[in-house]
Amino acid sequence: MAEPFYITTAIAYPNGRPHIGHAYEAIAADVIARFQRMMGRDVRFQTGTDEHGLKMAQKARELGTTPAALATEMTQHFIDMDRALNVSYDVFQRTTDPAHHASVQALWQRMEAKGDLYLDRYEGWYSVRDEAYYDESELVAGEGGEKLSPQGTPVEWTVEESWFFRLSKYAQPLLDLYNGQPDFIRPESRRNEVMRFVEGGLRDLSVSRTSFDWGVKVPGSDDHVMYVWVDALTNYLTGLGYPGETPDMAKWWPCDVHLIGKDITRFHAVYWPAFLMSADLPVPRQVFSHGFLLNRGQKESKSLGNVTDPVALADRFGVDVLRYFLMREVTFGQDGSYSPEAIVSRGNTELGNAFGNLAQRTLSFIAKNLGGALPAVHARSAEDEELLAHVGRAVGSELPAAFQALALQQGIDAWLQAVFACNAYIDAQAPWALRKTDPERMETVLATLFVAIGRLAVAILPVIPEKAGALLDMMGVPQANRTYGTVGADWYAALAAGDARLGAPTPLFPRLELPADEDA
Ligand code: ME8
Repeated sequence: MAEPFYITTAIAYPNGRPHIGHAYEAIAADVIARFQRMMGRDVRFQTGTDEHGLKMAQKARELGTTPAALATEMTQHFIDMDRALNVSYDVFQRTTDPAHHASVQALWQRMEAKGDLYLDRYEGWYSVRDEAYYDESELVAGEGGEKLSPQGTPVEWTVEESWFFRLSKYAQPLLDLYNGQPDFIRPESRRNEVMRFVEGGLRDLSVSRTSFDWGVKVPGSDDHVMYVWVDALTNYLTGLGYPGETPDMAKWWPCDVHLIGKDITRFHAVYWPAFLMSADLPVPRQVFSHGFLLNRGQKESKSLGNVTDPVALADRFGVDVLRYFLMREVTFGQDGSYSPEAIVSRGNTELGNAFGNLAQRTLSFIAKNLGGALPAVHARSAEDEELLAHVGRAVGSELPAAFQALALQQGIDAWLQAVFACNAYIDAQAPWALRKTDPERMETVLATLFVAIGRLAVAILPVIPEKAGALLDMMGVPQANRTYGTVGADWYAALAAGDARLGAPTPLFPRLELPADEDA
């Protein structure tokens, strides 16, 4: 039976439309999920929306609507974005789902039974924008001297009766976890930050609110709703049948990767494992915090007027160009920047010229000169073997090893180097010049290229599923060979022996242009 692989994204606040950061995270998770499926794993890829909390309640009030109506309207935009970007999630979890309420309440009761919850009074700073409590010592001064959270968001003094979670009790178990499971938090820089934070000692965490009611009710304490992060984090368990000891719990938990942005590392790497330990549940295998995506180096905000609709970007440049750009441009785990010029430039040079033209030249040459019959392999030269070995390394080991380690950019780079090698090979072998002088050699060169392109197309499927899939369809590569384990060279002989005929190929990546006023 295939080994399970469970990956999640953060669940977004549906208090507005999705932005580029949401698209970035969804695409990265999708690339990893598709990759693992192609490695033969049984994948559960979960995403969703985080619909409760003060932030949602306040936004709804501001818009003169209800939080439920706002959440439903905006959640649809997230679903639409995922569809437009080819995000192949298996489960879309909304926190307003009654099954989710049941799972959060069950987790709460386990923590309570452990003696980890107690009623007290909270007095301290709260940031609605971050849905986070901060210590006085963590606050920074704004331009007018006002107090701000470390993320630069406004904070308000809050005094309320509240349930508390004994987080302080878990400082040592958490440090033991980070030391015993060194890959629990990645990348390394985030791990170090979290370790410093926990080493400084942990205070108990306020985990309920009484000043509003848009949330999951605390069992037995009806005037309290749970702190939105207790509710939100538990989405990862919802759907697995928790608290039952179900086959789904056994199969999927602990989760393999929680993919999140760097700003919410503390919630996932400190609070979440502490809640799970309290409830006697295994902790996730890994929390991976990706960086922030900036628009020409700047954070997108309504006041700067630079907020981009990711679906509009995909419409303009092509979904696969956008997906490729985002994964290729930024070292995964670090911050990165995007601009229309950068998308156009990479789209044209790497996808259009290097990969698209390689396929186009090779396939149209076969279609024209061999009447669409696949070329026969006569005798392979050292150059042919060398090219196939390079492609074999990239597709068979370098890209999969890098993707396995979530070094997405590095994996794509290995792929691109192999594409460049094919371009150098086609120029050096010049099959067009061999047509009259040595037709057998021409066939061998074309057959070598065909195999190389087929393998490269399979390898890059997780990143550009539509375009690579269309190319493989044009080439007639059977579905059964479109995985990392089945993309060796054997398929070619069978394909060439069959009577499939290659038609005139359609260019994969039309050249992208920028309007004159956007030229860099
Ligand atoms: O934090 N670049 O929701 P959210 C990259 N509901 N990633 C970004 C980004 C950017 N510019 N801006 C935001 C929440 N993100 C909670 C999560 S999970 C149990 C609850 C990332 O809508 C952000 O880091 O504010 C987070 O991983 C995701 O987008 C959703 O952010």
